[in-house]
Amino acid sequence: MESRPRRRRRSRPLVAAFLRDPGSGRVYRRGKLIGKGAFSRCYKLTDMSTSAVFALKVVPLGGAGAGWLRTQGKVEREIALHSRLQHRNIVAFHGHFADCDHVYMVLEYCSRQSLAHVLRARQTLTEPEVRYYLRGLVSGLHYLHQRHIVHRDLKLSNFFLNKNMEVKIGDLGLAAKVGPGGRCHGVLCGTPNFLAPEVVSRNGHSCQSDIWALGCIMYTVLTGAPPFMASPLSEMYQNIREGHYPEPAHLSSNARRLITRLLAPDPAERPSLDLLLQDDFFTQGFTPDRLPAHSCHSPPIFAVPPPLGRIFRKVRQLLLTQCRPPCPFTPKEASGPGKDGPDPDPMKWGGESSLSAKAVPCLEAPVHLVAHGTLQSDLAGPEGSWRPEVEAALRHLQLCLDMGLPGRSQPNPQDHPFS
Ligand code: 9ZP
Repeated sequence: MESRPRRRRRSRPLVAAFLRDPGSGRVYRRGKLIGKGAFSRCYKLTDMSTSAVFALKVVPLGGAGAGWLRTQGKVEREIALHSRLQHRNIVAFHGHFADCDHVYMVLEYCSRQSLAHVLRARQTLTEPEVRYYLRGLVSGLHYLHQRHIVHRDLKLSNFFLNKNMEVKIGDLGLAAKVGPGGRCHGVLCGTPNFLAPEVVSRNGHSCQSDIWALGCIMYTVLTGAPPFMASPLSEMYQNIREGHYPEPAHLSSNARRLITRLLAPDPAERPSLDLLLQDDFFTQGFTPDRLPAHSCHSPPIFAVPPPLGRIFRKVRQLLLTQCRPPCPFTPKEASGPGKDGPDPDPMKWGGESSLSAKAVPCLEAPVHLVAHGTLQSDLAGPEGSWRPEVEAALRHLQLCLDMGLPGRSQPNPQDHPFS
């Protein structure tokens, strides 16, 4: 008698190696598994005719019980919402189709994974990087909020990075439209990460609850740990409601002030997205226009273009000869040339020779005061157009000197836009 091959029971049907979208006629090749969720599997996907690469999210259909029905409803809602969005800081939705086993979502592929991966490798990020990422996230979130969509699950693992290190908000599975009152009271399935006090107190989720999450994210990337993580959960919820979190004392005063504003227990007191980018943390610090790919695993060094770099070295030398804060000094630290090598410029504001041991103070304080300047990285233009930037930086320096060095303005070791 012929024995039938024994079929192993699978909880999930297999995903085919080649997939055809019946709507568009496109044929895709399924690549490697890039992740698994509670209800989905994600793969790399290649369009056979164009070789374009995508991320594929596969949700199994069917199965027994009400759980599957609920999942199906959620997937439909996610598709309806996400497929209408188009913004450079939101993961692009390229299409969807289904067969009798699965629903497939074709999404933008982000080859540098997520900010969670970056933070795992880096432990903490520098303030210029945080400004860079937040600027993209605020822009994407502004787009969502304008359309009365709250994300409700902003977290580092939902911020994806493409090959150019552009940040994209993804996973809109928990996103919802807010009603005329600006709140939504829908049941939150899953485990949203950064619950705002009003959500903990069951007063509904609003756009301001997403802004709370941005505060948690900013705190986490700058300190390496989330602001609220006490166990038991009831204690954590109490801390959230009261806005009690460990003071991030080592951050710059501007970073601490912005975190305090974002983590205001009263949602109405949190800044709107429009006002957020006008905060001193953004306007008084350097924001790179792009990040190098190596910043996924090591801190980037931001170099100022040569003419400005020269001026800054001169200013540094000037400061070094004028102030004498009481801190230990090693001549080797203070006298090294910048990244561009020895300065040939004859403009003598105080040369290396003036760095005699008796006159040399601590290097770090003045250098970091300079780093608090308003210079931006986007200085590539005709030489003449740099003048206002230089003048602004020098005015800022004068202000620092007038205030008395060091100490009035807190130097921040992270905020160091030049080598
Ligand atoms: N994962 C290791 C476990 C193998 C990865 O190596 C990996 C690599 C990725 O790109 C190289 C990647 C994710 C994981 N990229 C990526 N993931 C996305 C994504 C875009 N790009 N998304 C677009 N919209 N939503 C996201 C989402 C679902 C497709 N993801 C990931 C979330 C968890 C797994 C995939």
